[in-house]
Amino acid sequence: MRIDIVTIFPEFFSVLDVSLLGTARKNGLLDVVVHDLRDFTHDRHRTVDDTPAGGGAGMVMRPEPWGEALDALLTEQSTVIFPTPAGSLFVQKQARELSGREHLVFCCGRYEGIDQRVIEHARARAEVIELSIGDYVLNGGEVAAMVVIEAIGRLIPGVVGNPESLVEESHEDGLLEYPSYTKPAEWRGLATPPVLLGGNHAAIAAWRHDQQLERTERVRPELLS
Ligand code: JFT
Repeated sequence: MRIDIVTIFPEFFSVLDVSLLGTARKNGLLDVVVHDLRDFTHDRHRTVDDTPAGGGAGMVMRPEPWGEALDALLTEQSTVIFPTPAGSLFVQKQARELSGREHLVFCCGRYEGIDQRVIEHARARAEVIELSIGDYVLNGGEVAAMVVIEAIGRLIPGVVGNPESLVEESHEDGLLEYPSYTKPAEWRGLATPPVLLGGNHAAIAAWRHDQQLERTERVRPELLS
């Protein structure tokens, strides 16, 4: 998979060099290129923003640099992703769907957002997804893009070492995960649940499922209804 990211803060994305996704990039499974939006400006001050049409607070990102960036990056195979607080909620099902795409272009805006004509224009030339990672307020699209890239990246075949951990963590049963324990069997007076030490795999599976149900009911009851 190829991922292009357009942003005025390219240094944000240095975290993609480490850990799982860094390894995937080194192994050639994932090709990530970060672009500075200001490289697509032509004025002395490399301006990317201006006052909102119709008035109001803050600044809006001008369309011209975005148009040039998309001209340079879009192909027949591209899916363009705009993180935005006004987007549909990004969930695991969409992560799975996007992990099969050939080319993703993330457009990370700042200020009050990007001139809406950029999204319209992109939609005329590629598939466009406006998404939000949740109902809280961020200062721009970069952190949201990073969340989406990590969720997608780990689903690319070969990126996560053990495919079984993908199945177990997939949330496909719609339940929260069961609690995990490791050694020692007793730590600071706290015991590992004995069922996990007994070697009865059917009993372990039943206990874990029960924990999942109890946890989901307590923490996220809306997932059960
Ligand atoms: C916030 C964002 C997401 C997501 C993109 C762009 C500008 C700042 C802003 C904040 C509130 C209202 C603009 C962004 C997000 C989320 C994504 C931008 N801002 N208007 N905030 N919260 N969950 N995804 Cl471009």
